[in-house]
Amino acid sequence: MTLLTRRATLRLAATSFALPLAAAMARADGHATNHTVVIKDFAFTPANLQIKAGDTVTWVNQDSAQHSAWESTNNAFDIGLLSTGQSASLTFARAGAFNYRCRPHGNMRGSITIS
Ligand SMILES: [Cu+2]
Repeated sequence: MTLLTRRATLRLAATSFALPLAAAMARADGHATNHTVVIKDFAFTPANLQIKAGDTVTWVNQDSAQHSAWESTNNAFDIGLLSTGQSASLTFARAGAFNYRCRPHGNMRGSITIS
């Protein structure tokens, strides 16, 4: 399972949290959905996303500034800084809920709820 598609270094950085999630990988039915969160004007859209276990979320930075998506409470994920036009993807294997923020811009916030 590829958790991150942005670049190899990011994929390695994701391993520490990827393994427990992978153990609970729920949907082998091929119906996983890829959701897109657009980063623009210093905001995540949609800011609050509801997905199913096994779905993938791709953040796309359409802003002029660099942004990230970082689950800061437990450091569950951090996609790293995305420059203009860059994207990063994460697959969420099991139910849960995450609040995340942009690392350099703490007022940029979003959430992902996985059922
Ligand atoms: Cu930002």
